[in-house]
Amino acid sequence: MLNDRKVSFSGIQPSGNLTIGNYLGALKNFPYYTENYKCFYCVVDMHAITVRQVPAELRRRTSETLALYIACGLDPDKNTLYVQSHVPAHAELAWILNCFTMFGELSRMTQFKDKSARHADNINAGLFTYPALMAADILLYQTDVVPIGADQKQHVELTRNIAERINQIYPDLFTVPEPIMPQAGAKIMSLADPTKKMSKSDENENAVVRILDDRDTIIRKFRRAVTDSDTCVRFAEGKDGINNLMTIYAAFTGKSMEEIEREFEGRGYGDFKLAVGETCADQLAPVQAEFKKLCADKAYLEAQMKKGADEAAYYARKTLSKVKKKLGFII
Ligand code: AQP
Repeated sequence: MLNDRKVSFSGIQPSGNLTIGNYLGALKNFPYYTENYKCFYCVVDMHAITVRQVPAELRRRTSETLALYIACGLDPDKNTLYVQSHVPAHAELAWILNCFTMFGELSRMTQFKDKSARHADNINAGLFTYPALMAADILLYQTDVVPIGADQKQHVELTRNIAERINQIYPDLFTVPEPIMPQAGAKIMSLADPTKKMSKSDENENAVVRILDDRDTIIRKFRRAVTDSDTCVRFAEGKDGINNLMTIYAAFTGKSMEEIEREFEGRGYGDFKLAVGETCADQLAPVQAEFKKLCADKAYLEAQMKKGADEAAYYARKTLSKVKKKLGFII
């Protein structure tokens, strides 16, 4: 809570061009909290460098991610939208939380295991301690809810454990946050390998649909999506590809699996894939148009980025000072 208002915090890494996984699992759900919560939505560039980035691309994607936040309906006058590295308190608190986070806990994180397998030549300490920085992101704002996709649930649970551990020593220092996941779309799978999560850093372009892909590309990618040799659109075990497409369709339309099965009864996969592609393209079109407008006005974006950083820094400093005082630092 901050000033008697509940707090929503979430972040997205500018580690690639955002996908419909990031959109359906996280971004699309952020505006829901705007009216009733104090909202902080951050572009977490410091997390992105746990994997090597090309500096010019990181810079471009950081601004573009902030623009996408606004294009997806986050009003910068009602939400604090900012870039993580602009608020040094994130790094400061992360160091402190590292000293309350156990080696064993970090070793169990699925994302660390996955990413170290994918980047075997660069298993750096940042990749390992990433969850302590994420805990700092969240705890700095006395966050109540963290809207996220399913893959980040384990990190929010670790954040809760860290907060509870510290609160046992220094009572009421942190609000203990709740992860919130959407009913449909919490885990969108790759179109090329539906047993694997869709990830923005996937090198196979056919595996991911990006928020900014044009209509033809979106429809083509869905048409190529891996399915199975059956022909019936139904949600069932062993039909990972179709289950994923049905989940995407459900998340965009709000329809239930039963409704989708009825809608496509007696029609083949071709019809269904086209409908998913068209629906996705239709829903992303207004976001893309807004994004284009925003990117044409660099001065506006820079001003919003600066305003967001100032607002976030104000609240972050308050928590950080409280933490430092409790720990015995001279402030
Ligand atoms: N496939 C997904 N389905 C649903 N939600 C997803 N999210 C990510 N992928 C999916 C959610 O998007 C938010 C931002 O994620 P992130 O940028 O912090 O990093 P990530 O979870 O590691 O996402 P990516 O796309 O897989 O990035 P890379 O390729 O860089 O690792 C989170 O709320 C996440 O749950």
